[in-house]
Amino acid sequence: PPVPSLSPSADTVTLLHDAILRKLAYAIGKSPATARDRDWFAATALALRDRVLDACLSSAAPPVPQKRVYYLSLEFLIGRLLSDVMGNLGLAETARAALAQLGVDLDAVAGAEPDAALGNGGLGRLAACFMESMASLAIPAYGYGIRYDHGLFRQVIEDGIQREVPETWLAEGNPWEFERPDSACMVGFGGEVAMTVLADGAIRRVWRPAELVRAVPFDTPVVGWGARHVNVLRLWQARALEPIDLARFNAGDHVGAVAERSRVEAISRVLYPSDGTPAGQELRLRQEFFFTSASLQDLVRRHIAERGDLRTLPDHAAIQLNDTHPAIAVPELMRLLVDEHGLPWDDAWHVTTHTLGYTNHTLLPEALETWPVELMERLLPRHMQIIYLINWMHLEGLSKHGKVDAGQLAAVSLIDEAHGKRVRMGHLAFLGARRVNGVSALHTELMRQTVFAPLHALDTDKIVNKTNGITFRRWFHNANPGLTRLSVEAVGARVLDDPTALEGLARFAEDAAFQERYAAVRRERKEALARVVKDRTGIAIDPAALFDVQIKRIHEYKRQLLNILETVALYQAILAEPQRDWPARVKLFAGKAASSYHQAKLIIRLACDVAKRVNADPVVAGRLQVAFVPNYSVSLAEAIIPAADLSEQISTAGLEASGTGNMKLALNGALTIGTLDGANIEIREHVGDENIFIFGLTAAGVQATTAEPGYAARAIAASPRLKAALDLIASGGFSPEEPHRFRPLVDELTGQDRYLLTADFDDYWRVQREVDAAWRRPRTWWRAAILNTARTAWFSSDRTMREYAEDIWRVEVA
Ligand code: DL6
Repeated sequence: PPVPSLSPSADTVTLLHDAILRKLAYAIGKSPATARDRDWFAATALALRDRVLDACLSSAAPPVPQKRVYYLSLEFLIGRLLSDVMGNLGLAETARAALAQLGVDLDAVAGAEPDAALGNGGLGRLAACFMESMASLAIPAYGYGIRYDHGLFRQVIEDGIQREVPETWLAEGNPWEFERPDSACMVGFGGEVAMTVLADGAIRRVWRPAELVRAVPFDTPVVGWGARHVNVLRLWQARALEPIDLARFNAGDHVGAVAERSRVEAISRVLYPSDGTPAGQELRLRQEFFFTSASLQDLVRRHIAERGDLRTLPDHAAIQLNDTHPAIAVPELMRLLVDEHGLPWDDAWHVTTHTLGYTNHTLLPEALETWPVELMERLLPRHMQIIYLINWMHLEGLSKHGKVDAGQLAAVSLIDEAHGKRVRMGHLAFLGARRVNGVSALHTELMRQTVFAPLHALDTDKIVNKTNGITFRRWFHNANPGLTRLSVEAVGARVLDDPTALEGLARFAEDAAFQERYAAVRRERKEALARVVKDRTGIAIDPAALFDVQIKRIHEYKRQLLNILETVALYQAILAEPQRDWPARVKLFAGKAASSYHQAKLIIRLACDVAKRVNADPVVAGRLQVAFVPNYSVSLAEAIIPAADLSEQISTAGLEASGTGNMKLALNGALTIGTLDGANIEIREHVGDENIFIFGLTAAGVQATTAEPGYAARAIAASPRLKAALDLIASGGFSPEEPHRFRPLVDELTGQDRYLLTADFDDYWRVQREVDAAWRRPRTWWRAAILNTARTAWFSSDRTMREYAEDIWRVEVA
């Protein structure tokens, strides 16, 4: 396969140069004299898209693959695509040279691409990494999701307060996609279920929806590494059947004339910023059913066209449900097979349970989806009947075999009766899937022991682990070209194709000259990040300091507050002993809080208020700086990760299913400070105990401590340092204009402390001082950093996708 050529030939540069100019003129309608960076971006993207299509349309009738993967996800957090496409086509340097001939800077052009933020966080970014890896491994696949007009909100910070502003990634069109109106399909809602008696006396149920919505697909080609293979990301847009009520319009009701359209099209208007907080809204259920139904109809249609018989679907299709958002696929596939295509129930159930797979991404009780039966009956009456039937068969089967008592039946039932009759979507996905997977070893084990324990007991082979991964093309080659070049020089170009070759870097871990070059790459990224931070916050951070970063969604279980408490304690310690040799540290925070999540927003405010006081205090100048960088996004992550020295992964043990930022940061050589949670445990196994800073309670310790009431009061009483930090916050030390501003945060910590910050604080402080000591010994620090890069190859999403392909999808990897 081609590797990115460092010195492209003059011919290839001229070809691309001419193609870009043609696109600029004939697709964008601009001349080089009037083109803005955004226009050059669109022209370059269109020229490259042609190359992608050349790679997949090269034969008139491409062979039908033996089996395809269909990855159903309500979120795809793609970010920008230009670097991915250039890199995977091997055209990065060609594009740079072609644009340079036109007097245009590739970096400015790349920066003009809006982020496609069609996801909240880890779950959505994982889906994007998986799409890239499947294309790179030539696994035939479609990603299915929603083409939101507005992705995740833009975060504006005003006086420390998060304000959500609509994000408008489509404002100037999207050059990567193709609208495919010819593949549109209809999705129904509401109405009733009619019964018809067939000639042979059998009863057939037919759903007569009250409302139909047109689902129009937009396809983005996803090109894999070396342009070996191209897959499709198919995102559905909701359209009303009637664009306008002309009678009302003509009667002068111009707004009312489009009200119905606006109501229907709201389905694909905005990404729900839920991420672990219950959305509980009808619109959310409509979104879930909309894209699931459209996707299933699409793939069933394709299967019939290619193979004829729906009974062979499991041989040719593997449908992966990314979390429970598409779990309605279980009754919808049954409805399509039984009601629309006349399969007997048992055959349809066999097809369904041999085609679907389900990935769980959280065990947090508030994030486990359940839907009120009443809402389901109103919106999806036929599906509710099917769910009842599946449940009846499941429970009958168990009682008949005398396997379970009434309590156990209630625990495995699809209907939760304890909270006002709700459908348990996790249970539904579990029953409908052949394999159910967790996303790290610990999380999978906890699935077996907790939420899914009663179901696991009935089928102990069903739950398997598939530890998450990240695509190295995006998170190493493109985000950190300096380190990638250094790795290629050290161990050869093979690292570009095979991340396990990075292990060769271990030989250089103690080589002083190599350490210096490695550190120089980091320094260069830190200077670049310092410019971004200055630009966004006005704070001039010191690139020579240790960059300590916590970048992720703001959530109590992720414990940004623990990091802030340690920052406050460190501030107090420096004030108390200003003459001590404190190593310079910059604490960087970035992340969005769900708009209705008040505690999370207050945590952002505290970070900003602490930053304000600390950065202005001359006593700590040169030792401690704090910044909250607004509007965290994939692009911002690409700027922060290569510049990070320390990666904060400090969730309460047992609550972070995996994490993937932890993998990106370790790969780029940041040392992790973390708890034994999620994939941190596996990162430690790979990088070695001496190259990671672990602290805090284990998941078992968390369970035991939670069982002892009053632990927070005891922990605070035992830790004068923690008490002093809490007191300073509680007394308005960071908010003199409003002394009680942070009362709700302090009350939570001194009261219930659900996430055990007080229990872990002292150990966290201790390990942070170990970090200080390690930073003072650069040879040791850089050795550990290099070993992190060398030993994290296993976290490539290519590895993860190979495991899914073999064990869950049973599909060939070329
Ligand atoms: O599996 C991807 C990602 C994990 O790395 C994170 O640990 C986990 O929190 C996240 N889960 C979710 C689900 N939230 N809800 N609902 O985003 O998945």
